Amino acid sequence: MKSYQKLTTPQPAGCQVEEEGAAPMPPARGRMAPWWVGSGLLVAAVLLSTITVWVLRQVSGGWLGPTPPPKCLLVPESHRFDCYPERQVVVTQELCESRGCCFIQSPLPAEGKQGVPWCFYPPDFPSYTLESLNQTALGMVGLLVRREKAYYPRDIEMLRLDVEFETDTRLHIKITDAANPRYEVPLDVPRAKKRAENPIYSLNFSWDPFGVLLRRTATGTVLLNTTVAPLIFADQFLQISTSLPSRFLYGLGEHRGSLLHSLDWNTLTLWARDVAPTESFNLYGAHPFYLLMEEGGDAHGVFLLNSNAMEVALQPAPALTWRTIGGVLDFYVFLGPDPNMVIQQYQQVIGFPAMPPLWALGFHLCRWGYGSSNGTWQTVRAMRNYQIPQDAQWNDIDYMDGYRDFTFDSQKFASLPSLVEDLHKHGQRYVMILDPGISSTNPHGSYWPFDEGLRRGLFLNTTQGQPLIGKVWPGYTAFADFSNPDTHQWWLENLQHFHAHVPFDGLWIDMNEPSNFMDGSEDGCPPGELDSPPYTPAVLGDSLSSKTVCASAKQKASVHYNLHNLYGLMEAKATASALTQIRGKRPFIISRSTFPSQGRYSGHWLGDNRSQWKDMYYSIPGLLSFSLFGIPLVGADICGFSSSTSEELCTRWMQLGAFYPFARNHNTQNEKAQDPTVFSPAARTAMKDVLLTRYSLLPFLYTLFHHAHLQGDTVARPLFFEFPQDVATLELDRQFLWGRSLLVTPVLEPGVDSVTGYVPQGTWYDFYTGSSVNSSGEMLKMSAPLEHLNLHIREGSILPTQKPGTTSEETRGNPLRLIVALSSSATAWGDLFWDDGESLDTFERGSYSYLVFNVTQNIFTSTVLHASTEATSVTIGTLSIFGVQKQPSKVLLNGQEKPFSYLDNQVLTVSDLGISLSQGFSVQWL
Ligand SMILES: *[C@@H]1O[C@H](CO)[C@@H](O)[C@H](O)[C@H]1NC(C)=O
Ligand SMILES: *[C@@H]1O[C@H](CO)[C@@H](O)[C@H](O)[C@H]1NC(C)=O
Ligand SMILES: *[C@@H]1O[C@H](CO)[C@@H](O)[C@H](O)[C@H]1NC(C)=O
Ligand SMILES: *[C@@H]1O[C@H](CO)[C@@H](O)[C@H](O)[C@H]1NC(C)=O
Ligand SMILES: *[C@@H]1O[C@H](CO)[C@@H](O)[C@H](O)[C@H]1NC(C)=O
Ligand SMILES: *[C@@H]1O[C@H](CO)[C@@H](O)[C@H](O)[C@H]1NC(C)=O
Ligand SMILES: CC(=O)N[C@H]1CO[C@H](CO)[C@@H](O)[C@@H]1O
Repeated sequence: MKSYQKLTTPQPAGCQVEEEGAAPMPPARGRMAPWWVGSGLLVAAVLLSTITVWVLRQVSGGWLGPTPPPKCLLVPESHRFDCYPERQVVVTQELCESRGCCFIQSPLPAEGKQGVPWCFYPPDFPSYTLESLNQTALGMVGLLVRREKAYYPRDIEMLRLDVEFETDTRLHIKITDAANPRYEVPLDVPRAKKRAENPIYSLNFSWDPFGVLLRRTATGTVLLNTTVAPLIFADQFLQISTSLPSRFLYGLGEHRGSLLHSLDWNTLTLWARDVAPTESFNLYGAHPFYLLMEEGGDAHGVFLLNSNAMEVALQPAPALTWRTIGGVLDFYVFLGPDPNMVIQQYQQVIGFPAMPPLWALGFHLCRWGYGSSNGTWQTVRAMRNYQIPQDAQWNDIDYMDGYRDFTFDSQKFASLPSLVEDLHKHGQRYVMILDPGISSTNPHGSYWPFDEGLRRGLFLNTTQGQPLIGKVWPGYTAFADFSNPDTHQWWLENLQHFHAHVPFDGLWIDMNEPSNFMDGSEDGCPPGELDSPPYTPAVLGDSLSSKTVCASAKQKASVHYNLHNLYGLMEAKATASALTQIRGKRPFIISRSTFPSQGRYSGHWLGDNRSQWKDMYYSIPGLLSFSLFGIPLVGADICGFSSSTSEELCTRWMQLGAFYPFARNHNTQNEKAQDPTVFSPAARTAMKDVLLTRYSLLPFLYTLFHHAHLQGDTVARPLFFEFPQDVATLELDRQFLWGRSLLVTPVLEPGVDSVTGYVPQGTWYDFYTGSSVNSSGEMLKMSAPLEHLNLHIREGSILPTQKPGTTSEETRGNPLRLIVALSSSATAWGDLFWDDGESLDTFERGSYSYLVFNVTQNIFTSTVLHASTEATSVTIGTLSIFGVQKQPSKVLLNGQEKPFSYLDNQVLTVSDLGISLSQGFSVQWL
């Protein structure tokens, strides 16, 4: 079994994983492992006795051994809240009762699953009492008192409760130490100025024991009831539970799995971690936010603003337990009432995503192991030769000299500056990878980034005040402390120096969990309560320092223990600021590690996947979850990163990937090339065609990003966001929408020529032909030969498209074609945001055009609501109207008769309009 910790040979950037075929991680310490699995004979004995107990229970239907107190027997299994979540110990009756909890053994769950906890809280377990509650300008302030200690060290006796009715749909509840300040996440969150006047929720408290009861006023649905289990607030163990109004719970990243979480005793851990995406592991980012669908289609969201290592335990009651090991309990609740609004309201708190440059939405190509700039260039030329769209060429760590940041290999990558120049000449861009580990073993004076970082004191320190040294790609490294503003200046200077040689356009920030090939540091970690806290959440490796730096490491803003989950966010912030200063244009950044508010600075890719069909499927719930997290610029490595892809898999994946908001084909080293040029003419053509389809939709996609930036709308959207009352949509994660109107139904299996997908009720039009499909809300079988991706347009929408070129720059000069999909009442609506594609703050400065299109009573109208000069150089060439029921006798453009075509499938087309985007116009058919 290959160990995760030790690495002898270089591994792909951002990916130290078991080799293919290697045995998987030992499950014993994995999160999904039964919590009683330890090691040695003791475990075997306990397992045996467990089985015996279970068998006896089945036979006798009764309890073996001393009868537990009646108050314990009263608690139904689904409502047992775990009093002994420690996985390192086998919980015994003695240990359990020493905490004052109930002990009842339950049947063993299936292998790899968790089961009903054996040790759980009795209904009268001591908790806090609400002693006083006073009105404040924005809400209330209360005092919570605990009279009996719980069982973790430094239990805090008096807590302060702050409630703010921030808006009619947003409630803020914070619980913290009443006497001493504690660490709080350094995130700028908006403060309400006055108390909400007509909240759509009502809040009540249970006084003894203390509990929060939150209801949606309109339906009476109980959204939160925290009296279901005791509140615990010790210095390094904070726990609060709540009942949930349904089992339809989403979010809580970063994890791999279906979009909808299972509540069948499922614990999700949040602690940034470099590991190949695997079900049940804590992955690269931390997003303590969930969205829940209530009965009847209402939705609400809950955000716990806390950056410490935590876990969220889900159980079938249905109920949820937050368990974090630091900070404060700082909750925001968003009442929607529909899921789109919940996500908007969440982003009003964490910040709206940045508007990406247009080229970020083009096709990106990368691999680890081009081996040289000439090799990279060759691929770019091959892509051009076949006229396959490509906006950006990337390099992984092989461009560097000794894997050191801000260097390039002067032999193999000698022509890198010329390659970048050539890309720019062709309207293309260059993006390269950067890691936060700075090589620390160079002769003094030979590596400015380290020497200068050391001189300025910009690295993470050990508890002894020396730079903490770990190991990453270049060997021994120090880690940049992005919580220090001075580090941002140094990062900028490094990037400026490099940019003077290689004028890159965007940056890929990897390994920023931060990843470390050693556990902690070259010297391990010191003893103490930061590296060995009283309770360690179910993190992979069972230690906070597993594959990262010591939790005790010192950073400017706090200890790493508190800041770990923020590392990628802080690096992205520094990088966005540097890119903006260097290029004076909108920055493009893709980050592996993320935290709430990351969307303001970067996008995300879903990590180092394998070239397997299953991974392709998982990319959909992955990207939809990031839509929920306010990071719309997201995608997975198209065709898969590690292991070998096949032509069929890669073709299907290019089709799906052409609809990732961020579309990049990326491959590991020592695997066959997987860019579109290397496949058979048939596969290559299918890939090229689907990329041309993506490029034709750039005006639509760009407009969706504008709405994300403006108000937090999602780009790639789960179906239930648009059809929240259709319960059949709640579990769908093999299809998705772009915005509200473009349904993508990819093939996710080998060897098929059709795909079955859900089509929500209404009329949908085939994107390519305009033929209509009427659905009553059902699964429909669609033809899907290898060269075809199913795309359907929802009735009532208007999509702006454009004649595609091979770059976004070329595309943006081409004439537009507006596709109108008429509703059953023959109306439609759509819009278009247009600007120069890359300047900073175009919306904020008013340098943009915004057009609204609509159709009523056989009249199409384009209304220019805001105009700027860019729009004058682009024309609208064609109007295609789907669903025109009978052949018109004539068509009038601004009142003048105009030739048209009408097809049997009810598609009316008016071509050669030649109207400038800056002019309003109308088309009428009679
Ligand atoms: C509420 O007001 C009372 C009376 O002024 C005061 O004694 C108490 O400390 C206040 N409670 C809180 C939590 O501020
Ligand atoms: C709960 O609180 C609301 C105000 O938020 C109040 O109108 C209602 O009477 C309270 N209900 C109970 C049972 O106390
Ligand atoms: C809240 O939970 C407590 C404890 O389970 C329960 O007794 C109470 O009825 C619940 N309240 C509501 C309004 O659901
Ligand atoms: C890269 O290509 C250039 C131009 O064809 C050539 O001069 C150079 O030797 C090549 N470099 C390498 C490392 O192959
Ligand atoms: C780390 O140590 C250096 C001296 O080696 C010092 O200048 C710097 O301020 C320290 N940083 C932190 C966050 O403690
Ligand atoms: C459509 O546009 C016309 C003309 O601008 C306007 O009067 C009408 O209200 C619009 N309808 C909708 C549904 O936006
Ligand atoms: C690199 C790698 O193999 N990553 C993961 C991709 O997904 C599968 C399951 O879908 C995991 O088992 C792999 O570890």
